[in-house]
Amino acid sequence: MNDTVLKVTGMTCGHCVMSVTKALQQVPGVAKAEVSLEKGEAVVHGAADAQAMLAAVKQAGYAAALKS
Ligand SMILES: [Cu+2]
Repeated sequence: MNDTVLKVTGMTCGHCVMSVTKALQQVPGVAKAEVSLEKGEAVVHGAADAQAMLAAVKQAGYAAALKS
């Protein structure tokens, strides 16, 4: 079980945070996603495929990149 930090751009409000959170939590292997609007980051707990997480965020309408 490890954490993955994603840089998410394009979020402007709490609704965006919810959309990104839901999108990430639907990815197989994701146990929990914590999305921060101020930081523009998503911390994902679990053992999901990084590319699948990025694709899910993009599909929700936001830009995502792996951090670090
Ligand atoms: Cu929004």
